[in-house]
Amino acid sequence: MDPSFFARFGLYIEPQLLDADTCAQVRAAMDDAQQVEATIEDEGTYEVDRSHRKTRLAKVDPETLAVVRDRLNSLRETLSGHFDLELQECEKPQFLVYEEGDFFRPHMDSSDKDADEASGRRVSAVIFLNETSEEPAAGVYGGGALSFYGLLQDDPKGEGIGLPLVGSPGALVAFPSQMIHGVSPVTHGRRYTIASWFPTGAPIDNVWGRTQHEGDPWPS
Ligand SMILES: O=C(O)CCC(=O)C(=O)O
Repeated sequence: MDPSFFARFGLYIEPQLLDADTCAQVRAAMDDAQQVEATIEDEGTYEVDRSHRKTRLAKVDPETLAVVRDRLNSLRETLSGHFDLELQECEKPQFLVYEEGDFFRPHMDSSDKDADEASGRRVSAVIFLNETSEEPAAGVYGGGALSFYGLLQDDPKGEGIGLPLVGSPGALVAFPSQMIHGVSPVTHGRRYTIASWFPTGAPIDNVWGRTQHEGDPWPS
């Protein structure tokens, strides 16, 4: 679905946070970097769990990291205004490489418990770095849709209906960290994204009205 559709649900879309050259440079840096399997957090411990998340994290060079971090932090005030929160600087961005078959099952980036703590993630941000296409071709990927759950009135807990956002290279989407989202399996090519999170010191109400991810909206 078009990003403007998601803006109507309060998500923030920046259509071109990174230009085409920067996207290409970041992808090259990710290809050159050491890559490790991404982990998930379970009650304070981090572990590889390929039934929930299968992707790799590229440890890019410090210059690439700084460029991306600066671009993300250039949006901090805008995002603070949009989400009505005093956001602090973003967490160290994660550079994510999804090969064919890789995915990230629906999850939240922050629980209510985190939201009560000063260090909790409040706003999540994802930057897309390459094109999606149904047909395999150089530099594109298929599948790998970033879907959001619980946006529709008849699905308030996000138990089933995921709406896929099609992000063009360089675009950023930002959303409350308690919103359930996931990445469907990549069907061809290699998908590149960057994820980061903005924390804040002030507690907020749980805008999404849920305490944890009950149910599993992942299609079988
Ligand atoms: O790669 C993406 O599009 C999303 C990554 C994600 O959901 C996360 O890191 O929490």
